[in-house]
Amino acid sequence: MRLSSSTLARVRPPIGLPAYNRELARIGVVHFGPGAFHRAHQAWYFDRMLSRRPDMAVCAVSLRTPDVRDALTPQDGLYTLVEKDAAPALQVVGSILQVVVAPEDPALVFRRLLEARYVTATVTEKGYCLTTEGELDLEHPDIRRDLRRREHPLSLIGWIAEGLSRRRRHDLPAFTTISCDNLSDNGLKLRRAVVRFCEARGDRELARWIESEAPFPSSMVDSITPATDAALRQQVRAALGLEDAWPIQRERFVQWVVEDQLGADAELFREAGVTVASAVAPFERAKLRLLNGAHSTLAYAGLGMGCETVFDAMNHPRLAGFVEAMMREDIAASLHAPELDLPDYVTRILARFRNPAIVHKLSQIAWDGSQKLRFRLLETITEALADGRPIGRLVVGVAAWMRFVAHQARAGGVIVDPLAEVLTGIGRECDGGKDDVGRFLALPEVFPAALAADEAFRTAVTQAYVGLGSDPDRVLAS
Ligand code: CS2
Repeated sequence: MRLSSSTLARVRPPIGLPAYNRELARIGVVHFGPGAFHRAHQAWYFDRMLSRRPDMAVCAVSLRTPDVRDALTPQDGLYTLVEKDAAPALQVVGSILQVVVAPEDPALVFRRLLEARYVTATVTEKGYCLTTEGELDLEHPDIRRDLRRREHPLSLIGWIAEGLSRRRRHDLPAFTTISCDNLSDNGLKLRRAVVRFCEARGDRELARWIESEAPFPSSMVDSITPATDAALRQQVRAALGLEDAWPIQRERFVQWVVEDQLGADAELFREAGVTVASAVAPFERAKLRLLNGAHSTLAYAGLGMGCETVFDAMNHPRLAGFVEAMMREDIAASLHAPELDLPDYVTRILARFRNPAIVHKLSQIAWDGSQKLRFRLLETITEALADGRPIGRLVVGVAAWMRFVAHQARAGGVIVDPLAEVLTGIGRECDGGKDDVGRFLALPEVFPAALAADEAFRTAVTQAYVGLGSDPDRVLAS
């Protein structure tokens, strides 16, 4: 028997249940990209909001694949969220009322976009189609295609632009768009990309309307969400006595900081546990650079040393100390966050990495390195260079990424990355020596031109790259 509205009554405390009448809930949010992170994070916050107001339910839109729709529709959108901690907590989340696969029913998505007050997105870094300078990439194949065919967009940018265009035509106020991806200044970048898109399709009036009427608050999201595995499915089946096609797991810690462009709804968000802040950048930089920067460094260096999970990497005799020093000294020096106690923030992140209840695969974090490095390490390195601070430790994650790519390419392993083909080509030519580094630095999709040309950067990455091959312990002792 499967989890659904008709079997929900069989689920008993202590498993949490929607604390509201789902039959009265109405869609107020269109979410693009209903992957595990959305279901672990924003959908959970909206679930909390629904117990105060019935109009915050979610229509989840997959831009491409049907798998989430296929798993959740027979369950009436219900799924189980497990908080992994010393004592795990299970909860059935009910905020997703509908899942739509966009290419199958674009008219329905547009209808929802006319009704919704919020549009949220977790489409990962690559879903924004940006250049390394953070501007919309007009040469991106999806953007070129969306500029020609308005009725059937492929990209998040195309959907938002056309959705806002229809709102304007119907004399409706703009919806509020909240980016929930790990990009610095995500709201600003998304807004600029949408405006640029409208200009490129010759719609200047719409571009001006969006600039003056459409809120794009920046937001910082945080919760460690390992991919669903067999152990989780088994745990949920045993606890519920029902089949759930796609349960989700995350750590107990969860944080969402949203820029205060929420008008009268700010209180509703606050009551659900969201931090509504006048400036999100300090939170966002701190989280991206400290947590995600450390994660990527642990992933690439750890995989090179035979570790499988973040927990393993944190038990490596040299790696954990290295990453802690990098966070406390090099990354913290790049942050200006008076609202945060940085030493304490670092201590808490390290404790989260050491959570024995979380099995977080380094290979999952290693995905999409070409897109992630910029926000996690390269921006920190660029600022350190400009301010004359050391970069020796900061470049280790970058060099380890190059070694990871070279290793995967030569061993015929998987590289999950939008640049996979190019990276495999480069990786196959690598021999582990210092000449490899230039091949990677020549990738304009990854390294901004000025950084790639910086001699101090090139030298430091090369040293780390060669050192990781010959004597990794020495690199980590530095
Ligand atoms: C991780 C993030 O997979 C990754 O790249 O660094 O998903 C990380 O777990 C989250 O950002 C934590 O909030």
